[in-house]
Amino acid sequence: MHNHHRLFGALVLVLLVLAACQPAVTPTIFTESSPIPSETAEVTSTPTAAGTNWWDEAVFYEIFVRSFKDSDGDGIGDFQGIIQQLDYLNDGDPNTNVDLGIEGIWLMPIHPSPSYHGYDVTDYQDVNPDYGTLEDFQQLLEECHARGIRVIIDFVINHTSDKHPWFQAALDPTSPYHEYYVWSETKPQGLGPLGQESWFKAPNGKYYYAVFWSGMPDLNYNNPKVTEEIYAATQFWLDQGVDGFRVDAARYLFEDGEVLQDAPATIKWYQDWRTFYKQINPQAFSVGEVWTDTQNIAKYGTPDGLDSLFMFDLAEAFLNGLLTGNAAVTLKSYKDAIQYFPDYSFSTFLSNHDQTRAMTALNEQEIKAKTGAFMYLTGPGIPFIYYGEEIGMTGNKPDEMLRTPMQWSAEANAGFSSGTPWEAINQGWEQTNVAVQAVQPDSLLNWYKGLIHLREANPTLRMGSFVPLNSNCKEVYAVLREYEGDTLLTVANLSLRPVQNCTVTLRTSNLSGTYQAEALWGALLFEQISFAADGSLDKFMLAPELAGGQTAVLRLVRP
Ligand SMILES: [Ca+2]
Ligand SMILES: [Ca+2]
Ligand SMILES: [Ca+2]
Repeated sequence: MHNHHRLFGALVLVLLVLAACQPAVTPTIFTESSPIPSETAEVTSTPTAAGTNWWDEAVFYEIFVRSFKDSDGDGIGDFQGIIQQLDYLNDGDPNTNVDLGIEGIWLMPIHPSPSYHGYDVTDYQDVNPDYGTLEDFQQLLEECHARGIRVIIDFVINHTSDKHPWFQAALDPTSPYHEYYVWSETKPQGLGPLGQESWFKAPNGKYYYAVFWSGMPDLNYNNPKVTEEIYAATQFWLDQGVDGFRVDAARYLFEDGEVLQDAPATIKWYQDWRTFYKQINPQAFSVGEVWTDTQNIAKYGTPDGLDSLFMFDLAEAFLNGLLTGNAAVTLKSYKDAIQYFPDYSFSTFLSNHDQTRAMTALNEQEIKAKTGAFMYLTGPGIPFIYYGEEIGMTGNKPDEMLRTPMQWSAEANAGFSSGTPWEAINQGWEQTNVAVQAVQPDSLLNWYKGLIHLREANPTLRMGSFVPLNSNCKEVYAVLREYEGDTLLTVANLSLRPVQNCTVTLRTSNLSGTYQAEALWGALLFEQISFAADGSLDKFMLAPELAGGQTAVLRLVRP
């Protein structure tokens, strides 16, 4: 059923490449003193058809296999290593909350590849021998499923490695594989969509198209054979038991003249692919990396397209709201996501393997990391945690520094490996690690655990309507959530400083009369709240003072 040839062994080439296939995006950095006008952020939104799929209820965790846990001392993380640490993610017992409560794992590329990161595949139907065998992978799937964890794998289908046998064969113009790639007899003028060289001379004298890097030639999706190959790989992994795919560089499949991203044929391709994989497994899930603005991303979404898409604008807005201490920044971006994805099928995150780690972006201010986690773990969307974010691992470019080994303990090599880690452990691991934080009640790790279990216990946080409140304090993030008669109010002070006499105002809502408040998270800010008959709220005092970074989730109940 599957072969075990190891064409491209364990040689790890540490290359200065645009590793994870994305343009370098310079985030807009604000400070708390930047004058950003607070905008009127009032919207009444009720999700449509949300909460009908397993992924609507899951919190995902993104794992770079090479850096998570090494089981055999070769310094490289592997499938057996992940199996050893699964109880950390989810112990399979809903009655305990010592685990994180993760219900979905995104594995970064697991296929054979000449690079350390794996985003240049040499075989779509096998696993990287650095990480184990296909049997090891099968065992990982079984152990995950036994704990209620679904597993999706990175699917890197825009391009292959230039070491892929298809590309090697394609160098011969008479080979049927020649048409698997995009060729030109002469070098086309101009730069690619990422503003860089994208045509490269092959040994055969012709030029091939590679949007990211010469080592990653683009596949030719105008050739139906390529789609057949990718469908075969889709079938193969669903047959293995994976629960879905994270689609890498999703907007680049087709080139159509000058149109090198978001070509209509690309969007259509995913609609057809969806039909294909849903026939194999109606519960299979796809989430796409379409790194652009929310409106543009929406072209790829449900009901006909990919099941979910990552919200890059919102990720930046979480961080910028925290850096500026201005809630309107974040609330506006959240409203955009909901506007374009009214079924809440979008995926949220603070940072991923291509971006400055959240803790570093937030200037290593733990309070802000906690408030960031609070916003996306109590809000709509499908949350994705990048491994190590929950303990505040730091990291900045180059890419390898965003992907250093997981810091498990203060033991040798941070408990990652008994051998020499493939990449040095990041600084500060003696203090920043799972073992240390597990026993500190107020640690970032326990904050994440608490929020994930709060989300799990309260469907309103996942599926409820999203109604931002206006505040006289620009720092106050306050959102009403309603679902099936349950009403929650989430509140956060995005600033490091305390704020006084903050009120909230609402033009209209479904609520009227007086409600008693109960604290589900944080302190009880007030005892009672009264809405007018038309559902409005006029300058209601939240609390005399909110401490820097203070957060709360209150349930509003009829007395
Ligand atoms: Ca290993
Ligand atoms: Ca548990
Ligand atoms: Ca392409």
